[in-house]
Amino acid sequence: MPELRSRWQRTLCPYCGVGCGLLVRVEDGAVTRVKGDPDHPANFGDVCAKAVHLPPALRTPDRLLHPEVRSRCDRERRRVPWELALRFTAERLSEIIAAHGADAVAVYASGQLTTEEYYLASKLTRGFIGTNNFDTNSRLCMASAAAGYARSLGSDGPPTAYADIDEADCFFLIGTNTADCHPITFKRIRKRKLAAPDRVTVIVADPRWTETADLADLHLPLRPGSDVALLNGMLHVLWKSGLVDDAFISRCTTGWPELTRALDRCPPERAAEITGLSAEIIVEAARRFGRARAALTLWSMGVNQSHAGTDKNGAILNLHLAAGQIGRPGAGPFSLTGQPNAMGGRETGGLSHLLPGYRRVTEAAERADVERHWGLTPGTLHDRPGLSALEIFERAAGGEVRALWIIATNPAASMPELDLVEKALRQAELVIVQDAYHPTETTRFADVLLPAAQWPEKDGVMTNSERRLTYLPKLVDPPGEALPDSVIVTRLAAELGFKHAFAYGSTGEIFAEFAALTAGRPCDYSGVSHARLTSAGPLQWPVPTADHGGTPRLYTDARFPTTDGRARFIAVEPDDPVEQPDDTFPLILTTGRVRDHWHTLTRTANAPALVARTPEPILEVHPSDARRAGVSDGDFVEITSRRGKAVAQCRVALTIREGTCFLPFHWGRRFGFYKSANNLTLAARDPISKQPELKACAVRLRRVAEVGA
Ligand SMILES: Nc1nc2c(c(=O)[nH]1)N[C@H]1C(S)=C(S)[C@@H](COP(=O)(O)OP(=O)(O)OC[C@H]3O[C@@H](n4cnc5c(=O)[nH]c(N)nc54)[C@H](O)[C@@H]3O)O[C@H]1N2
Ligand SMILES: Nc1nc2c(c(=O)[nH]1)N[C@H]1C(S)=C(S)[C@@H](COP(=O)(O)OP(=O)(O)OC[C@H]3O[C@@H](n4cnc5c(=O)[nH]c(N)nc54)[C@H](O)[C@@H]3O)O[C@H]1N2
Ligand code: SF4
Ligand SMILES: [Mo]
Repeated sequence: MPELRSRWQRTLCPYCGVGCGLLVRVEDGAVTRVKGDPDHPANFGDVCAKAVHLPPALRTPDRLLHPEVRSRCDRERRRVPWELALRFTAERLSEIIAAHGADAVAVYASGQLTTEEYYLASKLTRGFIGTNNFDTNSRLCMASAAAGYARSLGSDGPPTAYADIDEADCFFLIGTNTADCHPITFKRIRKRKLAAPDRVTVIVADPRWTETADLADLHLPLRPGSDVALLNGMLHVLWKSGLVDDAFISRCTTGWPELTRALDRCPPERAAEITGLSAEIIVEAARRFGRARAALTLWSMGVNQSHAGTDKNGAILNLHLAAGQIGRPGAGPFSLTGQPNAMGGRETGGLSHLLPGYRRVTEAAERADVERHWGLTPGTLHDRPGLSALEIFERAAGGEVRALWIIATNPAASMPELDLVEKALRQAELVIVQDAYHPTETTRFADVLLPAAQWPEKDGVMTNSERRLTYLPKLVDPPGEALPDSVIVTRLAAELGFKHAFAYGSTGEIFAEFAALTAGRPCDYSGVSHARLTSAGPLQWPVPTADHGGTPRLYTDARFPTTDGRARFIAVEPDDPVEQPDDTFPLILTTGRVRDHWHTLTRTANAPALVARTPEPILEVHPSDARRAGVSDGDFVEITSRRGKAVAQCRVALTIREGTCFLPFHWGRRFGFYKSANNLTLAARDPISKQPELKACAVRLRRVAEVGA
């Protein structure tokens, strides 16, 4: 009789960037139950519904079990052994590189890979294939936060910790629906608020009244995209009421005089005009922030997903620097990362302008460090940033990028302007898709399908929002012939002729190679190893030595990693979203998430309890807008933008600002062509972070009726 294995084991949640520790019960080689790990410092045993309902989402009939290849795009894909799939892929890649150069190849990866996988894919692409065209879905997610931190503070990396939640007496939640999207972080904020309701203030800035806003003392339903005006208006009030920290400004920053000139143009009355809020509520929000002993600002996609996302981040950082609200317990800017390892991605160089260890491709000395570490001839690494996510697909649609390798992301559902993305996937000469599931919107276009092991069928490390590294052990075997992404990358590297540089005995060795490359960098975790994380538990970087206990908070000495050690104020100006409402498209559509689903639904659509609670996308519309469009609560409506259409049932409610409507983006075209919010969104992007404006496009609504109804 086979031994019945049944035990609880520790790991990390594979969903959001809160990074909760989980206890997982494995029975007969399958995950049967999931609960919170009481010993993990991110959640102390708490857990949300998505994690609880992981078991049915893992071993499903739509798991991709075998490699498949088609040699011509007019043929069906057929199942082939791994060896053949990898040889075919390597030969096609080599042909394309020989004929068109390495920049004809682009790799598009994901914040859901482990740090080891990210590092390997980046190393192979940049160091050995020879192109910086290595980007990830973090471009749609955290790119503006990363760019904002680097510009203002000198380096990426959120300076705060979850422990700060217990110390803060002002929470400013801007562009984040924390209650639905980072539920365990939200629970901690709520606990803090409820423990001292009069001393702790919560301000929420969101055009919608969300579960998050329900906790707020002040809800600021600002016009979509007007955040810089709100933040500048608030800082104007702090400045004029003597609530700024003059000593901190003069000792630790530069650029204050230039910033005050921008602030002069944005008194609260002007901010009120732009945001559609009252001047009084802006003043009140500013005073509450300014008088706080310790203020914590939390933000995510309502700020980052904008053509001015870097400036919005700059405006948040300005506020904290001016008020001296940084580097102290309970005080600081705290960007909430979306994906479980979006942070690890930034650390390993998961954006096309970066190299491992927060290095930049444009800096000769930083390239040289990496070349040495990888045993490359000096000058091998390219000094120009590669293509960013949207550019990869635009150039593929235009024929310049000929080979696309897509790992752990589903761009044919999650990118703006899906028609362009689909064109790119049809146009490319070679599309390699490495996913755990099939079909997805993207796997449909693959010439090569590579079956990936997923959580918890492989091991590795991930970094959560508070810079905390947790080791995820392998708990079950992958189904069919699926392999860990790190194994797929090393095997493909070997087929391409780079076996010597990718000869690892374990993921622990890969981690060690990367960790050594962080030594002396802001994200130094050269003191961390798999063995240490396994025996001592999760750690917050920097961890520069093996006996260093980790760092809860950055910049406690008020020294910043800039050339002069000072943080930089950035004089940012308000700027409207790229598309403004007009007679033809009178409403602004904003898109985002719901509590019960994860992204493009490859997993959560397999969890019956989650589907039962949220079976379909629902459009949220304000009663006045509904009346003007002739639609009533429960009607099906056609939503049209300059790029396409979607259809959804609508909920008419006062929970959304007049002039704005909201549609979740989880449902891609495989659930019905017209269910996808990304039929509507636009590819306008931030000039610095290259992050697309997924939170604002102009639309009109029309009621649709059944024939004969
Ligand atoms: N349940 C669930 N949780 C998730 C995820 C998921 O798919 N499902 N995904 C994870 C990932 S990768 C991410 S990035 C995070 C995202 O987490 P969030 O950023 O919290 O989620 P979103 O719903 O995208 O957007 C947040 C809020 O921004 C508001 N907003 C829209 N436009 C503006 C604006 O112009 N200004 C302001 N101030 N607010 C605006 C929206 O109304 C929305 O409530 O969630 C993570 N957690
Ligand atoms: N309109 C609109 N669009 C958006 C957003 C928005 O707010 N509005 N948000 C954007 C943001 S912030 C994000 S982060 C993106 C997310 O967008 P995506 O990254 O496209 O979403 P996921 O569904 O998480 O895709 C992950 C894919 O990896 C697969 N997978 C899971 N585990 C593994 C693994 O271990 N290995 C491999 N190889 N594959 C695996 C899954 O099956 C799935 O196909 O969406 C963006 N798109
Ligand atoms: S809050 Fe995020 S990390 Fe924590 S259990 Fe829920 S999905 Fe997982
Ligand atoms: Mo994200």
